[in-house]
Amino acid sequence: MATYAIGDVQGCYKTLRYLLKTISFDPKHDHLWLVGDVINRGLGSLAVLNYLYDIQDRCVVVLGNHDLHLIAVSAGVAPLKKADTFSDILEDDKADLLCTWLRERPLLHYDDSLNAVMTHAGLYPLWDLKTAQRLALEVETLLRSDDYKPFLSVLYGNEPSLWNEALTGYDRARFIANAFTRMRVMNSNGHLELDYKGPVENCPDGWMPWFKLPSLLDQNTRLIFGHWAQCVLPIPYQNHYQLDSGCVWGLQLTALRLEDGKVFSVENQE
Ligand SMILES: [Mn+2]
Repeated sequence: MATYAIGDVQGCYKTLRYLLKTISFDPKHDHLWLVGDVINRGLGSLAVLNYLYDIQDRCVVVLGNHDLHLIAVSAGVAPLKKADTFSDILEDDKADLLCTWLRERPLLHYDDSLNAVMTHAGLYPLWDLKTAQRLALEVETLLRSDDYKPFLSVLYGNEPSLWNEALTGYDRARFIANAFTRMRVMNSNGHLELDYKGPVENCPDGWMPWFKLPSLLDQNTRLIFGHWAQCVLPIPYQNHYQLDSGCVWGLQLTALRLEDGKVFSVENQE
């Protein structure tokens, strides 16, 4: 029995199945963790979501920004964008079932026995694990409630850019969702800059990758995330495991076996 954490799939179904074959993934005995952004940009979004739904007892998916966008579009509160490639999901008979299942996925997953925490974009440095778990649960509860549509309709936006425990309502929820799913660079005070998507080495003056700030996470706890294909880090980098290796951009899809830390990468097969 093994547990594999997999980077951003983004609708690359053929590559996902090729990676699973390469690692001899057995859904009867093994588990998968996915860092989110399982759909969009690639051409197999429906196939990926159907597959994960079918093996849901064996997989943990944390929500990424593309996953939240699909949920918002399917709920009718956000427009489909030109670059979106998940119309196959929206037009499928199982659209409601699949999007509801996705909406009920967590923002953060922590496994004590594997000593690992997984989110889509990383861990906001001013939050320790307990705080991050509490805040993730706030937004997960909102997404699973009957009021999820009003929240999704105000989800989009970059403000507030700085965490403050005194934040309330949708501003609070938007910051939490942004920190878990869109974070890349910030300043030394913890202000998020959500528009920069370039290479990690070209951060604008005054901004740095979030993981350069002192973290409140126990340095012995592994932090697994993706989201930033242009952030190429050794695996691991300290206790960080950045698993987005740019599959949807023609590069690789990566899996990390949590039990022994072995890394597997395959070339894009789309
Ligand atoms: Mn992302």
